[in-house]
Amino acid sequence: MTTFSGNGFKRNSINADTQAMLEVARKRGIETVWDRLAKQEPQCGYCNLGTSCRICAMGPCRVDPFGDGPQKGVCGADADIIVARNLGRMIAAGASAHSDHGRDILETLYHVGEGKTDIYTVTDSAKLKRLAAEYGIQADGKDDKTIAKELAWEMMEDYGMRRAKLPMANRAPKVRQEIWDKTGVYPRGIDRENVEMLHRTHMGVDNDWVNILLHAVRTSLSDGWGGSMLATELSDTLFGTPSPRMSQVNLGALKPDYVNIILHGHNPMLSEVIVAASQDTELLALAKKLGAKGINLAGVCCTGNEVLMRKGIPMAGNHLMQELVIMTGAVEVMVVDYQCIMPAVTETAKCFHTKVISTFDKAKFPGAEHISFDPARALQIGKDIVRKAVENFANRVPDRVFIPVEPVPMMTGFSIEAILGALGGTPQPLIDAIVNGQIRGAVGIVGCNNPKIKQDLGHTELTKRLIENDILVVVTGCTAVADGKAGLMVPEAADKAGPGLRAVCKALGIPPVLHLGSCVDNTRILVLAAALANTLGVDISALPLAGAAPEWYSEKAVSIGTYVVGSGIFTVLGIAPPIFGSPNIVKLLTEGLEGVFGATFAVEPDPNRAAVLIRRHIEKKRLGLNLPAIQPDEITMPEGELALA
Ligand code: XCC
Ligand code: SF4
Repeated sequence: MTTFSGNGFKRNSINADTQAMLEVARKRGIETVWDRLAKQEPQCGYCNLGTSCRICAMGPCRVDPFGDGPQKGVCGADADIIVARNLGRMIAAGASAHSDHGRDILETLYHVGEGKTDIYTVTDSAKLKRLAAEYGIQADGKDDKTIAKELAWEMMEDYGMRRAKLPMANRAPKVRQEIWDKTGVYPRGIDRENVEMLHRTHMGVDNDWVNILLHAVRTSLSDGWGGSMLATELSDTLFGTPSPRMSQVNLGALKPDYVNIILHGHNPMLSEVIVAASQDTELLALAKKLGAKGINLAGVCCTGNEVLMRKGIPMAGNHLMQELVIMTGAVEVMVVDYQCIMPAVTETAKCFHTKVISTFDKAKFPGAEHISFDPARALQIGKDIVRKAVENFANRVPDRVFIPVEPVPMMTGFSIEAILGALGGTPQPLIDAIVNGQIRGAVGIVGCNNPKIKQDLGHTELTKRLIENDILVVVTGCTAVADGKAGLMVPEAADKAGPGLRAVCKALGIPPVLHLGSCVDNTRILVLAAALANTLGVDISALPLAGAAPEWYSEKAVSIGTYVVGSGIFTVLGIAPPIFGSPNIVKLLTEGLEGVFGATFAVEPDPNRAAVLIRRHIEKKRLGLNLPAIQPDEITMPEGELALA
């Protein structure tokens, strides 16, 4: 077996596993996401500014806000209109992705209610009953199946047009809901807001850029307090509400002598059954017969986060690892559902024995084998996929297997129920720690990897700066994987925190960075923020909280950032969104929204500077609540080299 040091690839990633696999890619002539980015450079300046438009056939058009070129598209749309329309459509696409994922889980709950599935059942009956009560369903004397069916039927209405308000948005503090009412952005129906966004941004409909952006907030709120929240709550109901447990992370999650199956995508329905199928005695016996020690599962992206949170399945990597994981030569099957799966994976797989199996009819991949997922036969389909993986072990080329690192331990499973449980049932101890200044505040760091930023540098540096300053960090999505790999998500990492946070973590036996789940599980952050605000009797915007997406790439992340700001939480983006062609929109999003929603966006690629912005914001909020605070201008910007330079 050859080994690869990866020394030439330190500019691409902070991680030894990524670096080593990039060397494998170069030596074997396999293209990666970084190569393709280089071939795209320089990327289109108009598109970067958000001022290109191709939504009708009089175009495509480009407006040139800072030069002598055209100031208007053929229809007369100026930079403000074009940027607003493009941003609105990004948010609708992201919100639709999350919400349609929620719809699939909701349909499964309905199948459970009808008894039309071979494996799924209600796992968290208490949560089912809490949700039923929230939706006005009388649960007394009914069995779980009946409640599941009635709840699912009722929740299907969240997607439609009969509701004036989404029921779960009622979890937000009353003052927040009044802001939504006053500004006309209270989300009504999930599909309705998304379709209306597409309608408004057709040529010649909504040409008032402020009006478009207000609806963009409404659309995002239908994701955060609707589709995503429903996805989280129902996944917990069906598959279990996560509780703290230990697992492992990085490419070392693959085991050389085992059949390795990679679970990639976002929807936990299939991955849950593959976990069950991988324990099937007949399939285990077959694996042993073919010379494997057993069957090993590992996650990539948010499907990985889902089964990590609930089952402790280790995580092989985040977004930028999806091609590299195949290059270990140790993956028999990569099973994909949907979202964030690069079409490139099937090309990479052709260089190895790895089979890519697609499973959702709405997400097919040329070069993949397609096995159509059906909740009625879920376990059987799961077994069929695991069998294919086991049989493919025979095709593995042992000499090409290269797993460059040992896995790192990480703690996972911090649902809000688990956090409150650890605190003794109420948020009061957390509030006390914030009030007395042991914990200055809390920050959600979320989102993706993007090859434009050295992989995981943005996530981990920001996280370190915040915990050093006694700010509790909660993470989801690819941030969780980044911080896990960096060793920040074990109880011992409390030693890397400031004295106040360290003491709290040590007392509770928890890490200073808590894993709340997948990207749809950002709604757990909303629920926690609402619980803190409601306990204190204030709006969410009064709390010392912030959000950050240091390495985002996806339209879903734009929807998340927008619903977080729309819920009253200041949010820092590490990658510039395509809005800078409209100074009016930049001013609105970074300043003007403060007066409307009590929160704004900031854009700061350097994580050390982003940490300063966040710390100043948190101390400002502490001052507002009359809590002991540092004067915000005493927190100074780091000088000299930026971390990213
Ligand atoms: Fe995808 Fe959710 Fe982004 Fe990671 S964080 S690249 S969206 S997997 Ni969601
Ligand atoms: Fe051009 Fe207007 Fe058509 Fe957009 S909508 S492509 S700006 S003509």
